[in-house]
Amino acid sequence: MQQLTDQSHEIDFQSEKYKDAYSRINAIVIEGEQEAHENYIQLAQLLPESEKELIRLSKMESRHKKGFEACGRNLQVTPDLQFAKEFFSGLHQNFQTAAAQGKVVTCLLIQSLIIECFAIAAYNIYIPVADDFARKITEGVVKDEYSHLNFGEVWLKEHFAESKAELEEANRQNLPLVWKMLNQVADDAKILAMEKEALIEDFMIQYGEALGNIGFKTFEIMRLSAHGLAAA
Ligand code: PL3
Ligand code: FE2
Ligand code: FE2
Repeated sequence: MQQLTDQSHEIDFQSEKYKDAYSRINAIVIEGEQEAHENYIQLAQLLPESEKELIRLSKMESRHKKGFEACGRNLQVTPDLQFAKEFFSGLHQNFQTAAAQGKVVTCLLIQSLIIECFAIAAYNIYIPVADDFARKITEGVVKDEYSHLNFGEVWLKEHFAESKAELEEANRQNLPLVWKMLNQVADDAKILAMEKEALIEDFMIQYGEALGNIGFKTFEIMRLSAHGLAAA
C-alpha cells in the first residue's frame, strides 16, 4: 500500500481562513525560534565549557527564524507577533527566572527538551500538510532540532545523578504549560490540517525518548511525561 505522506493537495493555502490561522501559527514559530536563539546565548554563558557549541546552536535558531519568516511572506501573511509573545510568556518567564539563579538544568529542560520536542512534534506533523515552499524549509529545520535535543540529552545524561531532582521539579513546573499552549493553538493548527491528538502523540514520543536517553526509568517517564496532561 502506498503511504500518504503528502496531504497538502487538498488545502487552499490562499483562503482567508487559512491565512488567518497561519498569521498566528507562523508567528508562534518565528517567536519560538527567536526565543530559542536567545536561550542558547544565555546557556552559553551558563556553560562556558560548551560556549562554542551553544553559540553555534543559537545561530542555527536565527536561520530557522529567517526561514519561517520567508514562509509567511510566501503566503502573504503578516505574523501576529504580539500574540506569539504572549503565547511563550510562561516558558519565557520560567527560563529567565532559572537563568538568573544559575539553574542550568532547568534551563536545559525548558529549551533543549521541552521546546525542542514541541518544535519537532509540530514540524513533523506540519511537513505533510505544508505548502511546497514551507515544506522544504521545515524539513531542513527539523533535522537541526534533533541535534539541539541531542545536546540537552547528552549533557543531562552526563550529569544525571545530580540533576535528577531539579529535572523532576522543572518538569512539574513547565510541562503543564506545554499542554496549555497546545490547547491554545489547537483550533488554528486544525485549520492547517494538523490534529491536536497527533501533536500530543508525537510530543509524548519525543519527550519520553529523551527522558529515557537521559537515564529515567520507564515508570518514571510515564509519571513525568503525563504531568498535567489531564488539562489538555
Ligand atoms: C526551537 O528550535 C524552535 C521552537 C519553536 C516552537 C514551535 C512550537 C510550535 C507549536 C505550534 C504548532 C504548529 C506548528 C506549525 C509549524 C509551522
Ligand atoms: Fe529552531
Ligand atoms: Fe532548536
